[in-house]
Amino acid sequence: MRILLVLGILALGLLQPCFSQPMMPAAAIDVNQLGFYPDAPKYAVINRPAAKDVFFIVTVGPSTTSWSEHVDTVFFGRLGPVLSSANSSLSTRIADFSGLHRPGIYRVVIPGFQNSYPFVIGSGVFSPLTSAALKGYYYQRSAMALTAPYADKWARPAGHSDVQVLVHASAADAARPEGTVISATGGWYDAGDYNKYIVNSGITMGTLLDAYEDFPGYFDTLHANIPPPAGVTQGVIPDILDEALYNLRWMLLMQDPADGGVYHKCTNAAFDGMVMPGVTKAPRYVVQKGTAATLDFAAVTAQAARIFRRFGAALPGLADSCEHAAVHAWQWAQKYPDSVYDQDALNKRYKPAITTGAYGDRSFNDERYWAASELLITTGDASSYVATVRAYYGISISLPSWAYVAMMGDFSLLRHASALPADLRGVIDTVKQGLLIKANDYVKKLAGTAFHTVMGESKSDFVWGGNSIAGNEGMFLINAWLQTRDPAYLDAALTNLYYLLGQNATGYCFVTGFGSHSPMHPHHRPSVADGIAAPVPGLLVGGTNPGRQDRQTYAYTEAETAYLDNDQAYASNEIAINWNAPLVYLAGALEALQYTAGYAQPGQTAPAAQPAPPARRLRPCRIP
Ligand code: 9MR
Ligand code: 9MR
Repeated sequence: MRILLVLGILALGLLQPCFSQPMMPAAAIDVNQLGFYPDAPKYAVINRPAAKDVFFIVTVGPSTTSWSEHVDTVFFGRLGPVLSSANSSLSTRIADFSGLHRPGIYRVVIPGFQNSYPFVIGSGVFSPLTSAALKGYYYQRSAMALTAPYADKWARPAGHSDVQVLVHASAADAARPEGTVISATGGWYDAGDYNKYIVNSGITMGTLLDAYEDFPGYFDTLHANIPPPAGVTQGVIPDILDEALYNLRWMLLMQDPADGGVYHKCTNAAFDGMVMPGVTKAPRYVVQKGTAATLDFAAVTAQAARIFRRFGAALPGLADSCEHAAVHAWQWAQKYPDSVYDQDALNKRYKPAITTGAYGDRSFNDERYWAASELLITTGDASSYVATVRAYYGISISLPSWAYVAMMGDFSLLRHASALPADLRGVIDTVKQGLLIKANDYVKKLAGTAFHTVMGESKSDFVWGGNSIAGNEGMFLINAWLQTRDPAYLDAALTNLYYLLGQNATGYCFVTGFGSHSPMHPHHRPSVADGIAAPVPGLLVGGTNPGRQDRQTYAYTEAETAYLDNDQAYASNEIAINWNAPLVYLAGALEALQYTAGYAQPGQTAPAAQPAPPARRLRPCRIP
């Protein structure tokens, strides 16, 4: 008994530090694990206030069996001052090696720390990432088999075909009573679950279509090894549009042709288990039409109409169908301006209860503004849409998210400013000013941050899906660059890509299949159930989220450290289509702009050595 008591006291004593002090990630050099353009800013961050001031950059030998420790020191510098993080109890110092330009493969070495993961300096360093992030959507395709030439070892049979979907009681009307069977086939699964939600498809499609409209030259040539649309020869439609088309065709089926309204989602009543898609045969439903879904749909189909018009020979009629669908949806939303999708309320009235993702939203002025903007640009019909643009343009300067899409309207209005009615000049100027004020604020605050990224300038960046905030801040800054050509915006945008690739407090590269240390257990049903060790590649996980709504046990719980690579940890480790899209935009934009921006010159490629992945514990190398 006494022994137990003594042991108990001892144990408490041992545990105490854990209670009084938040647990911190191990000492580390956190660096973007993919690489840097030769003439771009380059940083690594140490997450402890190291005593010694110096850091070194060493070359990594291209050995095929291991990362050779035969090294040359090519650069050294002084660490920056100690910075205490506003987002955790970590203190950091920054190693700025922007002065190293020579293409190669390197590590950062700092006395007292394990060497950093290796990275590349060269042109085109984000090209494989961009095509893999786009390819991530192919892996989310629902109704078709993923076949070996495209899907590699992640080939699988078709999932939910959704050719016979039931109209749920919440969506029933005279023309389509409850139980009516319709087709809602195709489209992407939303995330780690197997449902298809119009609201989230809206922001996702808008972002991908923006990427294409902003950088058509680059995306015309970006290949992701995905099959062409049925009936179209490979190579006629750029891959990014081919992929978007797969989801667009599904979206078109989600509109009720009788009245133009759009069903909120196509879903199971409850989430499937962690099985491969198509294994379960539970009924699928379309649920209540809603204003958010219908307006997001209107915006996407309007934007798609003007983009696909260029490909009318290969896809006859598509652009017209999209434009017609967009106008019809707009008209429905005029008639039903406030139809909220309130899942809890619906579940009190209708059976079966629907418990999958809600994507509930209660304010629709931002959706109205986005839809009106896209419709105005595409149709030129000022009398129908200008009033709405004028009514709401002031509400808009805020990062895009699934619930808040006003900025999507701003991006498009700015892009097409020269083709808009002349009397909108004042509106456009105000929007542009708003964009630049916020972008300047991002740039200004960067200097004081502990990890030197725009991500985390505000603690509220760390929420469910926070990695999409990093991506969207990047997209926002790219748009500021498009308006001004001021390099400070691009440099700031770059820091958020670095964040996603490892320059962060977790030390993870957050994209599956990329970098030396990346998620192996995303909350993604195919990755869990396919029996293949490596997760489906090219997918961005949600990222650190102190909310921990999944109630898993997290080793670290502060804003910038609360991340768990566990397949139950859906609050930090799920993947989602609306998180990958800003990654495609940001990485693609930087690839498109690297030469214009003076970050690289053509041909400055790094040596193509692909050594075995390094062990997690690295031998410290000798400092020459
Ligand atoms: O898999 C679901 C994921 O897509 C959602 O983001 C998450 C929150 O709605 O829910 C996940 O499903 C879990 C469900 O909520 C509770 N039971 C376990 C399910 C799988 O982990
Ligand atoms: O991305 C969504 C996040 O903003 C919400 O906080 C969260 C809880 O409502 O839901 C997230 O969306 C999930 C959706 O409901 C179901 N599919 C998976 C999505 C990503 O986790």
